[in-house]
Amino acid sequence: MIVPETADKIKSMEIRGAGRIARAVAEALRDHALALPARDPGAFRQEMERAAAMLLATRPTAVSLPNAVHIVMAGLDRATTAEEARAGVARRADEFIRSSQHAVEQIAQFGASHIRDGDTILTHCNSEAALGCIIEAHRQGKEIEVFATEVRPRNQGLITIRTLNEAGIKTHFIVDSAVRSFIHDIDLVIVGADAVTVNGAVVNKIGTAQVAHSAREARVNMIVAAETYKFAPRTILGELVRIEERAASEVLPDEIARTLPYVTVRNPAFDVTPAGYIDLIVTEKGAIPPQMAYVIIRDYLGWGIDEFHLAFGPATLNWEE
Ligand code: RUB
Repeated sequence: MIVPETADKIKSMEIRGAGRIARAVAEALRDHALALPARDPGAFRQEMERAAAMLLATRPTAVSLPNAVHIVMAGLDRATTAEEARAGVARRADEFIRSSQHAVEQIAQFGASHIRDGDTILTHCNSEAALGCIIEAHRQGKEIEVFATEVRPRNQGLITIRTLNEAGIKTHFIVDSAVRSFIHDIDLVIVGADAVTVNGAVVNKIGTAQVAHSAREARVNMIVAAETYKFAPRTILGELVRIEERAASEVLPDEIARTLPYVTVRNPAFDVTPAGYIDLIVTEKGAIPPQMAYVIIRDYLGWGIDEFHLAFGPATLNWEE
């Protein structure tokens, strides 16, 4: 049951944020593997692939999801018994969850060092990696203030301001469209990422690109806090990260929409900020310029161009496949 339940919670956004989604998926695959009755390794693998496919179909943009599935399922085809396969899934899932939590802590340390005493920081959406940097800077005794956006239509900004408030950090809550009005009060923008492409572009909550544009115009630095499993291997082969478009009712209630037959709501959940707008991406391996994204994909995720062609051939380019 755990896999359908987790899939439903990710779809409904009860579980949300790229890092949390990745850990929830690893946990669901582990628990599923442990609960599967012992069978031959082929049947075990098939059942695990079915479960993985259900989880992969939940939300299309956060690359942490397929990366987590790939890491947890690695080597399943080499197991000679179902027992060995089960133990392998459980071990890799636990390792992934541990290393993901450690990555967020490590990013907080690196990211905090980019925050100076007296800085006012702007953040958009609710990223545990980005908030980790801010909270760590505060913990180190730096006098900081934060501007947090509302994040229409799902209001993830409310989660952000509660977390900042609990940490005792002075916070200003603003509507998304007020970013440009306050940008001259900001010293640094810090956001998270759902995906980082091979050319260093960052896919994050809708509105991030507008924030980046305002920051660039005002010469305010922007840093992105992103674990290495947010980097998108398949962009090496030219695949684009799919931007999720969510239900119209999140933006306009159905009863109003029904009265406006000429109006169509568009509700993309994410947008793409080009590398040129980003000063640094802070990963658990250290801070890199966005242009170094390929190195992360090759050296830390283990996906070079050659490995891709060996594993899949150039024809299989979709996450769903
Ligand atoms: C969440 C979002 C976050 C990233 C990074 O979007 O855009 O900025 O996922 O978060 P949604 P984290 O609410 O639609 O999932 O650093 O926590 O992984």
